[in-house]
Amino acid sequence: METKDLQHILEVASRFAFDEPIVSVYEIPTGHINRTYHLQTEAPRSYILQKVNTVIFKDTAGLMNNIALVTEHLQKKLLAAGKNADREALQLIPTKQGEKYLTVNGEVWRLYLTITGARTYDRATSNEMFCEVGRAFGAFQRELADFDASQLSETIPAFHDTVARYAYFEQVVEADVAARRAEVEEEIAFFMARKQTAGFIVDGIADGRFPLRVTHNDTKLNNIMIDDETGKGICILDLDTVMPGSVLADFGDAIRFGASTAAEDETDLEQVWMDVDKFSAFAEGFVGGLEGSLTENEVKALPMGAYMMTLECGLRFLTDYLNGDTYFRIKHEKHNLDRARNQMKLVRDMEQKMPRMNEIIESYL
Ligand code: GN1
Ligand code: MG
Repeated sequence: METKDLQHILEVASRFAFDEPIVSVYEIPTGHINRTYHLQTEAPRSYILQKVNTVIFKDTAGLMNNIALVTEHLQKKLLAAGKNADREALQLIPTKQGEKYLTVNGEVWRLYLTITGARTYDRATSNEMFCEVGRAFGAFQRELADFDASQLSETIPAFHDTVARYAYFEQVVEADVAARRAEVEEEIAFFMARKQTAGFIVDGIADGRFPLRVTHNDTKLNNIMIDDETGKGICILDLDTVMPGSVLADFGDAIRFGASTAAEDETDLEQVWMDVDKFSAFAEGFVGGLEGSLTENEVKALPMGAYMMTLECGLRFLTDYLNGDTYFRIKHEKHNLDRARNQMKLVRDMEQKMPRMNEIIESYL
């Protein structure tokens, strides 16, 4: 980290309501959107400082209000259940002025208390671990079932509206601003051939088959802290996209990322497929965590939820590649194209495995 960046981070940190001197700072590079820093203090406490991507999150007041409301709701429930609210829900540290977040020169920063004795994983090290992740995401949904969704701002409109994602994709292909279209005609054709399924989730919400719930919408494995001792998922992170949506998106996105045998940007596609045992383990935890609150239509549609979220994410990566990489943070020139091809491989694999996934899910009906 450059000295001037470090100085800026320390200056930002000094505006939040804590006094322990900071002894070290490092960047946590995993997220594709915000920038995240770990601040270690002299005390055993450490903090997570995040710079919010204000190009993507335009209504930061609405966003931060959502996070404050959701974390307060979760903390109340944990306390009522006699649990450790500091470890099992995120806790925002206000600024010295008592604000939920800090605005400096147009930058938006927020601070959380670090959860100790737990960590995130980019890959599940066992099926049991992934089952516990499923249980935690299911439980998160259940805890939010009585949360008044009308209080929430829609932080990114039409976030998992795959039909809208397709419409935008077609515009981007047409505009071809980065002059990359000719290079990816095959990938474009792949997605266009699957356009007819785009309405699977949104149409089901519109016609009432899939109830609107308060959902997380970004259930990547690395968005959950896993307890070092018990191996259980204890705290859900990255609440930026908590909004009304379908449970299928939460189930599906978790499978897309966590049941893959490889990283999201693995370029050796022979290493990439969906692990049926991981799918099965997650489903067991997730359905269990929801304690019978899923409807029959939802349970039946879980495999399609996984398929839809993988298709949508691949489409988003390709859209961003065609746009000249304006959305997801990239580490090299073709990073978004690599990610898109990786998701395409998963989509093809899921098409083949759909009967097996449906069989697994049948036992929950
Ligand atoms: C982004 O912020 P992060 O890295 O957890 C994205 C998700 C994508 C994911 C793909 C706000 O998640 O929707 O599924 O990348 N978040 C946003 O890895 O767009
Ligand atoms: Mg994240």
